[in-house]
Amino acid sequence: MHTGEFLSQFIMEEQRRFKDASGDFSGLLNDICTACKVISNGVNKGALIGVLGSAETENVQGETQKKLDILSNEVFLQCNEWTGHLGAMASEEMDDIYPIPDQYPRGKYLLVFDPLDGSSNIDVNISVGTIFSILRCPDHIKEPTAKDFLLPGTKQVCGGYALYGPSTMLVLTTGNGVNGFTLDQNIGEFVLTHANMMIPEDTQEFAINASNMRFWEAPVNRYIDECLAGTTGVRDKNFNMRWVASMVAEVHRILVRGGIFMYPKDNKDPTKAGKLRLLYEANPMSFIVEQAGGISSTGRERIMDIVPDGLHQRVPVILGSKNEVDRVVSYHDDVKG
Ligand code: P6P
Repeated sequence: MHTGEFLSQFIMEEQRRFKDASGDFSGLLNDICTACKVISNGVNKGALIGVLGSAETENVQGETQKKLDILSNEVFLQCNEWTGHLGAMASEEMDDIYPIPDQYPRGKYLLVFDPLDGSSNIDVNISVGTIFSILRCPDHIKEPTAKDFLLPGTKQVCGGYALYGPSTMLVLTTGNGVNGFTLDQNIGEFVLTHANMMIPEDTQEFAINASNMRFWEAPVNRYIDECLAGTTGVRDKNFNMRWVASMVAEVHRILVRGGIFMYPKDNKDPTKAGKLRLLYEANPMSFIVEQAGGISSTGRERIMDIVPDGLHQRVPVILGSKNEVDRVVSYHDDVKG
């Protein structure tokens, strides 16, 4: 019985594109894939194995952690710390970087991740995900520090996510397009089901947390007002709205059928430049979106050009269908001082 191409075959064929590849990168991708399978199993079992609910602790973001936030973080560390592919790891759930323990060999990559994004949904059984980004450790650095992670998104060698939804999927790019794999639970393998994913340039679907409306800047209010006006306004077409409060689910929907996702700069908390984190949410998702023909901007600049100033830096995010994001960016340009 023939199945589609397994992720392991896809990774090996990607490796063959680089004649002097050592296999380190392929090994790292396979280890990430294993971690996502383990997290998928925990998410799918949920209440059956007592992993739902709050851990009664807070992360560096000041967010209450779910038990599965902590468990998923530990799974990523356990699946990757011993392999010899990494110099260090960083996570939404850890204040500082995680150096590879001395008993293990170190490698040439840095892995940064949000182990369970959208976890506020986990107790109400709505889709959540894992987001990861792979950077190359600067040459000759044997003891990476946090500053070695502060590379712009253009320096990523891989951006990917796992979506724990009705199906568990893994979607990734290494700069050669975007491919999606569905986990066949019976054989425990990810199978290529969505080759060369491309985002439609136009859309009639926007995703934004409208409860923040009174805090938005003028260009965002202008854009959303025009969407809401539909055929009675300048857009002359009606729009639909979605908000899952799980970035992975929103981005995946946009990859499959188009759309625009916005978590823009707002003045709800003037101390925060945005809600979403640059290194392990905005950058990997921007890499994927751009590779799929979309655009990812803060409204004022390309997200992947930003040189990070901290592991947990937040940025505004406006990403998705090219023509819609271009329009929102143009509205920001219109009000430039
Ligand atoms: P809000 C989840 O916490 C997250 O980081 C993204 O996955 C999601 O898009 C956003 O925050 C949801 O934010 O304010 O709607 O809860």
